[in-house]
Amino acid sequence: DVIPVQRALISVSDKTGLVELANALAAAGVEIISTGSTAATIRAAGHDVTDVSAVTGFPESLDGRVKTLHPSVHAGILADLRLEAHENQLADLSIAPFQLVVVNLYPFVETVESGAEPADVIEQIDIGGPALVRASAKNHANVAIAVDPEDYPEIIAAVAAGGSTLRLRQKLASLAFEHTANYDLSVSAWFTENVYDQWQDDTEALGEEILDAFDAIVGAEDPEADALFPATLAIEATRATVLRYGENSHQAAALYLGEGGQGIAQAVQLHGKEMSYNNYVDADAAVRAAFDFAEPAVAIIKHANPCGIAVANPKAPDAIASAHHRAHDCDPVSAFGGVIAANRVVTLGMAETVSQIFTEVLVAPGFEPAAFELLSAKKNIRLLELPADYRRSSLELRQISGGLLVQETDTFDALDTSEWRLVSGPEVDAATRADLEFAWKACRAVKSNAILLAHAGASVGVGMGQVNRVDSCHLAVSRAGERAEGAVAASDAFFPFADGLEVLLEAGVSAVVQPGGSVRDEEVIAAATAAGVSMYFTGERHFFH
Ligand code: 93A
Repeated sequence: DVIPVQRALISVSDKTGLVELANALAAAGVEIISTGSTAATIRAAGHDVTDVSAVTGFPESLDGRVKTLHPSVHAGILADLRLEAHENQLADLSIAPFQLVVVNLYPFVETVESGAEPADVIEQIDIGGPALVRASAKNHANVAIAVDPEDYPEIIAAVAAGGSTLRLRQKLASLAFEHTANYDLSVSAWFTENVYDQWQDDTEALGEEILDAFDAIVGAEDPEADALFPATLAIEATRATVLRYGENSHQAAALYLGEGGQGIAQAVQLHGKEMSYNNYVDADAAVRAAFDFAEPAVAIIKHANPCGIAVANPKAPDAIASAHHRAHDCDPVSAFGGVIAANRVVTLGMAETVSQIFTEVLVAPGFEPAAFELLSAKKNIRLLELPADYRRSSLELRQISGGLLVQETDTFDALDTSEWRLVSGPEVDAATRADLEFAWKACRAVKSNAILLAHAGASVGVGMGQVNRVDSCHLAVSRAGERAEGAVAASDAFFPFADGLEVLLEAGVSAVVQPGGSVRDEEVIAAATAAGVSMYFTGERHFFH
């Protein structure tokens, strides 16, 4: 396994030890092929050198960006001469193999440290060099690769002793891959620090201009608007913080606090990385869902939609932990990376479960000290404490191009189920009734078209945001799986046809609540009756877009 050195490729930026190496190779009769300034240094020491361009038949070009990147070079390095086919192909192509490659890379780190301009730093990202190094190291069965002048003496000794041993080539190959890996790490670190941060500074600078515009909008005083929506509008707000970015990283964004607000915007962050725009949106949705219930409740939100909502009997041991546990069980896959809201103080029991699940935000009216201690040991979770007197704004604003839509907030302040009308099947028992009421409330937190299946105070399947109700039914049923059997179902708006309801009936739901009011109510009721399923009309819908 000793390979005599007849032909060597040398391309080095750091010329340390180069002349001594060239002296030894020349003395051993080794043919030296070399690039630009490396060839010049060896020639100046009085030795014959073949320019790499003579081997490739291609000039060193593009300011040296293309020197050794050529098949005549790389085939000479990569040929595995233990294989006859490789040997024959090289001969057919008139390419001579290399047994030794000596390369060190463009001084990238040194250039960065010199304070050079980004364009000059980028020029120092070596492409051809690492390719030579990696090709040689891969083919260490045939080629010795040196990346460090400190290894030259060992190479000189090996050449003089008749060639490199496999052991030496293996050791050099391992050093070579370490060298290129470290080199690329330095390059990527520089990109992160400079290019990426620079880009971020740009977005922030851009943000400043936009923020002035934001301030102007929010502070705008319009007597007519004031007359229409006096204090309740609470649009007068002050900028609390500039967010890292908006919904996407190229959008500037800020958080404004409405006057006298007691909502998610006023929550105190107790722990974790800075809140993002999307975190606020999801935390708001989570709190909105959890606080619709008087009993202990937990909602888990992903992309503004609940992937689990559950309530627990206030008298149950560790009720809030139980609510969380069951909310999580609704759809554990989606709950990964979710935003959780609890409408009670977070207990150690709940914290123990949450700490095992990757969670972006947990917002609650408070945390037991032991719960806080456990959760705050985790770097990635953000912990938010809601104002004690949390309440939703009474008005909702939504911007449309050129204007603003304003509406009263959809609340469940008093859920009057006495208005519900049984339209199919027998009156349900108290437990089923409680589940229907839970499902009806929980369904309101789901983006339309919303179908929510529930059992024992917990959602078991949620179908959200579909453009037709049948698809929402399919989604809810498929998420529930076997749990659809015997569950209750709520629909945020009426079934325009029987088809959606039929999907639920086929899955085995035991009772349904929906607003009613479709021109095809008869058909829908007939389907429920045929299946022997109780159905209630609420007379009121809860679209949520
Ligand atoms: O610009 S490169 O990425 N393109 C190449 O084809 C290439 N071949 C060798 N850099 C390339 N090299 C590097 O040039 C070597 O890694 C070495 O650091 C340097 C030596 O160039 P010279 O001998 O011309 O000074």
